[in-house]
Amino acid sequence: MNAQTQSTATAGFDPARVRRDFPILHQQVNGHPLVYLDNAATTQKPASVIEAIANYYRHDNANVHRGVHTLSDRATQHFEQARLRVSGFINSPRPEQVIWTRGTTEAINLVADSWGRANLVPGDKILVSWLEHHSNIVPWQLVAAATGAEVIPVPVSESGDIDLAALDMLLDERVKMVAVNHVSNAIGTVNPVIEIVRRARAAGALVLVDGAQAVGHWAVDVQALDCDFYAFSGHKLFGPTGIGVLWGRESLLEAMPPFLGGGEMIETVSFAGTTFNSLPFKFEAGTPNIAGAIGLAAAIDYLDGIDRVAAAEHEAGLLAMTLELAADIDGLQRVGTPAHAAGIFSFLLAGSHPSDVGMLLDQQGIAVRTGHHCAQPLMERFGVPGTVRASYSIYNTHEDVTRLFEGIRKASSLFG
Ligand code: 7TS
Repeated sequence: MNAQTQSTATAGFDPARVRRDFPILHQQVNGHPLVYLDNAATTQKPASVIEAIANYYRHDNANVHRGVHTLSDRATQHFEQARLRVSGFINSPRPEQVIWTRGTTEAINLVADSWGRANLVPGDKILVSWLEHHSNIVPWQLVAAATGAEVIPVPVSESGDIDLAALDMLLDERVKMVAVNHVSNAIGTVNPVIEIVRRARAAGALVLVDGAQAVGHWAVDVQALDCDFYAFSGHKLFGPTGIGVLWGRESLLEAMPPFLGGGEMIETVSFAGTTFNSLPFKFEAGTPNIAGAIGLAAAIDYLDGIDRVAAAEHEAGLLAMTLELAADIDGLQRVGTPAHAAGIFSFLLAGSHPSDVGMLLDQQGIAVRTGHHCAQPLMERFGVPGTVRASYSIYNTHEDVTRLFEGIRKASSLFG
């Protein structure tokens, strides 16, 4: 191992300090200290996020935007401050462009259903890449079936990178939407979103970016990306589950019909005809996840105290160490070798099924995910049924990687 991968703390960032902020990490699992390497599925929560949620329920809980009483006022203020916080975090021009959803999945369904049904006609095309999570494929298939549009996959290369030349070939005047992830959850590819947006826009198509795997790793700027929609989940950003965000270009959101109907999203309701609320409330039917929004804002506050550039370098160091150690294991096959990868390592061990490797690692206190990672087309592309996936976050250490490889060596000697 070289000196660079040995170094523990990148200047301005100390993973050991960060670890102390996450209570769940300090426990034994199956008789071993927990090594949590399933961050692409969900990240752990710092104490400040857990406390913000508990404090809200202890002191401020009430419904928002409707009460005349003090608690409702307070809850509304915290809830709307959280929207402002998210708006600043992704550099949205206006907070009204930040729509609360349950997560990435709901955000993409909102666009596919609302924008799609209003804009797609038979013969239109929606391009999605082979790298996508099912949540950026199936909603488009549903709206395609309803409108007569067609979903067309954009090929990826052997390395697991989107084939930009193939994208260019597919982009014609019938393409109305290009939907791609920022980072692949299955193999870690970081997609050249700015470049994809430039090409799609030149062809007259909109771009939706599934940012579920990006927000936890670096600062995202929706204006710099120049995309039309950006979706992400709070729980992959050290916040709670059940809260997420759809960011959209204002003119598009203004023109889109509501997604769900109910309270909050209306201006007036009558049997003669109902009028709808303004942005963002038009898309927020029903009582929202108030505690979730507050918890997500607390997660963003937490990240503000961290040098995120140094944290990303630290994660890159963990991946570099992983690749070095992987090269020494006979029968280990990395799945996907993208040109630019986030801290996600997908692999197979010769002679063993991914779930057996995952169970053996779990017995040693090491949490990884196995299976198709909700990216079955990508698994099909690589001709594998699934993989073992280790995914890193800011609180993982070189010791975690060492433990992972002790586990892999054990699995390899048992199954190989
Ligand atoms: N898009 C990507 C790229 C994802 O990684 C995920 C979740 C989603 C969308 C859906 O997010 P949700 O919060 O709405 O569920 N990915 C994973 C994963 O890799 N393992 O578990 C969930």
